[in-house]
Amino acid sequence: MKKVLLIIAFIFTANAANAIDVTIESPKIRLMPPGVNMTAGYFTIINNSDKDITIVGVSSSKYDSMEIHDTVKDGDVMKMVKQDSVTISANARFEFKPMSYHLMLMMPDEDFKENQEIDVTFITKSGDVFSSVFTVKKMTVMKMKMKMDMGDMGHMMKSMMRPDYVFPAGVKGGKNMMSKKLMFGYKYGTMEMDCCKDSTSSVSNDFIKNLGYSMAPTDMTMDMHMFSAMYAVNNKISLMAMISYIEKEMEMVKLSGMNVGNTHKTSSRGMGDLSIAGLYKLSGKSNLKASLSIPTGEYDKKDHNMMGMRKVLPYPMQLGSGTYDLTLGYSFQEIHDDWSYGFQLNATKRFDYNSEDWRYGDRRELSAWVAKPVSQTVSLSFGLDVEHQDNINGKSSNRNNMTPTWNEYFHSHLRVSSNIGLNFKLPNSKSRIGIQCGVPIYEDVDGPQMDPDFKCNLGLSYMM
Ligand SMILES: [Cu+2]
Repeated sequence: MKKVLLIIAFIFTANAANAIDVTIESPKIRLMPPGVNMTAGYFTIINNSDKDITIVGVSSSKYDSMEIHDTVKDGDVMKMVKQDSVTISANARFEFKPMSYHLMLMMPDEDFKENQEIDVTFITKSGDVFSSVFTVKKMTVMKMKMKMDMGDMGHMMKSMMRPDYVFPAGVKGGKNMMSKKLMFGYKYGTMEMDCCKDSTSSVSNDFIKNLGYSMAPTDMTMDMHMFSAMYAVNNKISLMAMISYIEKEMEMVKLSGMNVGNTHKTSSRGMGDLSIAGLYKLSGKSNLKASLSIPTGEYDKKDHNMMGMRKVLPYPMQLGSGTYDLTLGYSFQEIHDDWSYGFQLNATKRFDYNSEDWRYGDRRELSAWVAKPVSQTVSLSFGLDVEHQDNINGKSSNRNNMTPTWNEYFHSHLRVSSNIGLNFKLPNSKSRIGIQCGVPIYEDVDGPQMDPDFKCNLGLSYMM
């Protein structure tokens, strides 16, 4: 034990002996107007040691990304070029200054004010670390007659301005935002369904009648208006709340008994479940989402049946689940120079039965897409959705045996849809618009079960 302690002590003293001997003079960061996500840092470094020092990395708790840049002349264009390292010779001075070597600071936590102090940490090739406190200063505008090429440094900033930076409208999504930002969103989703499928093929009303049902659904439409607000607590964590208003309509046809062939329409409308969610940013490309669905929507909605009596509507016509449900999600997006792609995984788990003694089945979803900007304001996307939905658990005390929509075992499905979408981002505007529509291309269902003809989503967002 004593030996181990001695070794540890030796390592620490050895490190201390190697401590970097540098002096940093007038470290400052250029003050930028609010909302500008990029600035430069300047300073003079003096190497007081007899050895060269090579800086290989630089970071700050206040910026998401920092790089070392040099400015080089290429024809009549000045270019900023990212440097993997910079070497300060033994006993030498080295200046980081405008139009030369500088620190590039991107994605600040907040809009900094003049004289605010910012920690900056340097790491050397030999693994040593040293820090300095930079001060935000108003500096004269650089006199530049020559055009500036931002090189790959501007890549991240440029991608944020792109129309395909946000997910397609049908992706449940949510991306982390810059700290303290507030965003309001509205999404309209519509889906048209008809009857019916069993396994992978369509089935007729006779098939349903032969199973002993006296009624079959013919058409169903579902419209959802979703209102959301998202607030970024910091660069890593954003909180979100979403509430929806839902309208559903179903048409039924009488298959046997009296009034065969008569049709009848039922509808339900009202608030859906409230969802609150937290987003955690794993990297610039990916995040995790956890959301809790709170049962604010009614799950015992009634309407008149064919005999004119008000009865509880079958499972697909209800507005809420009646249960507290947990959804975990993972999103990934990679933005290349002239295209981007991404995917999102979601899994919803329901833990309890509602007071009517049933619950919707668990659900797993995958959305994947590729997108390409066709101009500065418009991007086009193609996507695939995979949904895997389980059957209903338990039985409602209001169920009957007249229609397959009341059968708990006719709800599970595996459905693959293909989508096409457009995103719009007006230059210098804080709002975005997206539209995405899809049709099923493969279905394997427990049925007879209604199946969608198409679905469309329209999304609007406004960043404060
Ligand atoms: Cu730069």
